[in-house]
Amino acid sequence: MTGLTPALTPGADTAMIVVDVQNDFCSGGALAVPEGEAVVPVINALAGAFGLIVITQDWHPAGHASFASSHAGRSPFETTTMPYGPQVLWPDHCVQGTRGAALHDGLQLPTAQLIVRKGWHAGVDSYSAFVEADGRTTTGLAAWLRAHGITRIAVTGLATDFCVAYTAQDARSAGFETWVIEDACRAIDLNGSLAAAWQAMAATGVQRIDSSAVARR
Ligand code: VGL
Ligand code: ZN
Repeated sequence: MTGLTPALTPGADTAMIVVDVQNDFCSGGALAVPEGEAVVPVINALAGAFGLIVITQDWHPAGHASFASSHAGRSPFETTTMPYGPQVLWPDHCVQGTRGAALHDGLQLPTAQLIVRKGWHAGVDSYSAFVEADGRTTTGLAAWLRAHGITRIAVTGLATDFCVAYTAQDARSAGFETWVIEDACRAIDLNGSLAAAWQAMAATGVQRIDSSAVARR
């Protein structure tokens, strides 16, 4: 990439959102994303380029409606229908206060200003850091970012095709210019979900870049 103009030069108007880099999404975790922990050094190296960093944590109560174990006769990775639409059923993961819900120990983000916990309503999932799966309950994140002068957002973390993709698309819906830093993310890739997610993100104007295209300061 040497010689090319960086695709993203973060300024005071630019935040990085670090999505769900939690033990349960890393090797040995309850819902391990292949190579999930590989995002940690990439995100640590990006941190200095961003003056504002938001971390998210998937933060479910025990018995959450997104858990297959909460639906008699259903297995993880099947899809069911919730009042708000289709819902993939997951293994129990990121239960509030557990080791699996904790951020990965290797994450070094001492300057991060906000941690958003999501998915804590027992009956509603929230892949997005902005709006829950019912499509209307807001986490308050968009207003918080606007209050701090943010107009541009770079999204990193886990998983590319679920929480990263929904967060990036909702960032666009909320009016933010949005990038997903591909090598700072890893995917679950369930039945073609990764390709579908990139397509959906592109359709909403999310820009896809590599971490080498982010200007460091
Ligand atoms: C996620 C599935 C269930 C994610 C969270 O962080 O992408 N995926 N809960
Ligand atoms: Zn979850």
